[in-house]
Amino acid sequence: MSDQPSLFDEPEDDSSFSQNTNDTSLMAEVKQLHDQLNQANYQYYVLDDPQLPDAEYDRLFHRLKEIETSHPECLTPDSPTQRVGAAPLSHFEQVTHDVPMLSLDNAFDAQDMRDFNRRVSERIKHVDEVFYACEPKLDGIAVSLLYEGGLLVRAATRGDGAVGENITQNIRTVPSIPLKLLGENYPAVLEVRGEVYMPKKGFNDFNEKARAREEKLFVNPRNAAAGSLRQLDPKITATRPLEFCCYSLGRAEGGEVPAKHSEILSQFSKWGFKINPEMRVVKGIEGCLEYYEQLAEKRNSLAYEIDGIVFKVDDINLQQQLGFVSRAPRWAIAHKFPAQEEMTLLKDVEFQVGRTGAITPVARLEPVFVGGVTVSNATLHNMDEIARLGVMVGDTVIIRRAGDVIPQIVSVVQSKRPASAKAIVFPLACPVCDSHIERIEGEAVSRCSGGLVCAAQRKEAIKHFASRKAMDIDGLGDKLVEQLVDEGLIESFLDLYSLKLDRLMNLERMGEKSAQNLLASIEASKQTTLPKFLYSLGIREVGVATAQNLVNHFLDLKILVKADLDALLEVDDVGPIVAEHILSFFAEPHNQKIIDGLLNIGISWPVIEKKDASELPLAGQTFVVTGTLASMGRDQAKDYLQRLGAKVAGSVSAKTHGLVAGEKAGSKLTKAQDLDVAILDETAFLALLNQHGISHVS
Ligand code: 9MJ
Repeated sequence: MSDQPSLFDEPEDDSSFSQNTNDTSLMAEVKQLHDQLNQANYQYYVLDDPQLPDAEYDRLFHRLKEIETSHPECLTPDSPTQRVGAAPLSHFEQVTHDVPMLSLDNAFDAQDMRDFNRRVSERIKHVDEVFYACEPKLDGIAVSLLYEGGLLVRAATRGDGAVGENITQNIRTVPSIPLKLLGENYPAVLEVRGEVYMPKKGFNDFNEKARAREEKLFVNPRNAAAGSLRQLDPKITATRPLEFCCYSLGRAEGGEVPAKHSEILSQFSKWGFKINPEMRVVKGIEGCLEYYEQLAEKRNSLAYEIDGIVFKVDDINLQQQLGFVSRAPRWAIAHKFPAQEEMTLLKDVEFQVGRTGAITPVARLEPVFVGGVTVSNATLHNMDEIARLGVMVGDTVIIRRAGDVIPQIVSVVQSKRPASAKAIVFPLACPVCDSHIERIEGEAVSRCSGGLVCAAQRKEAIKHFASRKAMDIDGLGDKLVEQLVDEGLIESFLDLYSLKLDRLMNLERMGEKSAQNLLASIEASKQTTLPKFLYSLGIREVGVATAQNLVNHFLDLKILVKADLDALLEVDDVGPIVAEHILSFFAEPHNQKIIDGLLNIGISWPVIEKKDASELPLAGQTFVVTGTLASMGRDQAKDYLQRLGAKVAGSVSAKTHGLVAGEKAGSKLTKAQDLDVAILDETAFLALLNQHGISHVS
């Protein structure tokens, strides 16, 4: 039972309304509002497939609040309005887990996994083939959620596995956790276990804001989740972007649960919980190892941090036969990825100059193996970051490699600081061209004022010009660009187009064949598209999307280069700062010369004609977008469809021409199937875009 007094002592089913108020129509309305808001919450936070427009959600929420204020007897603890609001605690109460929360044994390589599978197989000899449920191991905080009569009555941390802390108030603020189970037929008592975690984006955004406010940053998403749940005031927890994903049953009384672990998870999903969409059931050890490899590949593209894969014998009967050893079940294991944080020595700090002149301090490290790669450099961002870390040359530092991002220095091991440690001094002049360095008030970045006089900026501009999303010059990698500039063969990207075979062949590490291939790639790059060309110029703040928006708006380069501030501000996503960068770029005589030069040597793109809306390929057709697309967000998909003349609707009807359905597509997909609406998976959608001249680059 709950050891949380006040809120949960009331009756716990919907009939509580009838005991509180006599106004049956009001009771019915409150119940309907609860159901609508809970369903909307579930679609938004759990399925990631919003169905109710925000304005409608706000209207329903407001109406419920209004009723609860005027008729306090209608207010129940499971009301969707009651997520935040409890007073701060003085301390967390202890909770004894009815069923201990076990930890998992670890496997660190394929051999450990084979040993695990052998131990399992030897204990259940009567079974020919063992099936394992596998899913990513979330790097967050394990919690237990107790539901009685379908209502959340208690949430606890794992603690030492036997005794944890009561964090119910904080858990209620996590929007993907149901306060009341959805659907029916749930057991009278149900304990659900899972992980509270902070997705990468939420973590980065949170730290970004904390950095701007000069507040303490979180070291990693796991600490962020732990720190957020440790708050005594739930109002603070409510501001943290936490999510919950369930991964096992604690206990169930007074109701049925399926006999397979994977089916229990599917049932949890129907009761309103988020389950991991990557969860699969595989056959035997080979299936496990294959799944591990697949997820290791996918790891960086996941929205959350994982530190391995969890494998569980799927059949609950077999789990019971296998039992436990000390604190871990024999039927489960965590196959860990290589560690992602390591300690190493900061040998030196160098200052790199970027394409826009931004000077970035880069840490030179004693090489260290982190998360599967050897790291010898890490970014230190800017002087503020150096001050925040309090780092000195000679320090021992903790390096973290999060996904595929540049490694970061997380902290300094103060106890290991040698007497010879040296302060890091920011240079007064550009380390490459000696021009003076500017720091604009209010900006953290310092910049070299040398512009294209600075060889470093020139090199970066050329690398950007040649990159895949820009002019896509195959074979012109970063090292070669540096060599070409250092050897004096090119000064700007325009010079690429007058490179000669004999000069190229004389370069170190360059054979005749590679030189010929490079010249052919440079030649081929002359046929491009206007958005790519525009992006390749490297105008500050003009990324792929902005370049595309500018082209959609102006259609022609001649018109764009003459556009004034007002005209630029009409373009989607172009604000005053971006507009200023565009204006000053085209006003600069040096840039004008380069653009003319590029056009004169024959760079060209298909003319874009302004089409009547009715001439566009998808004119008159209505599309709906649902689920998660791996290569783009739903807004981007909608934007493409609209650009091709389609109307984009929020729900599927008999009038819908096509449904673009990503992963985890829910009810819209079922409806489209029922109504025989054409369904395009991501591959088919990208093919459709391609067919109409949109080549999406993720
Ligand atoms: C995580 N962290 O994702 C378990 N876990 O099962 C998954 N942890 C677990 N399962 C039993 N997916 C104990 C811990």
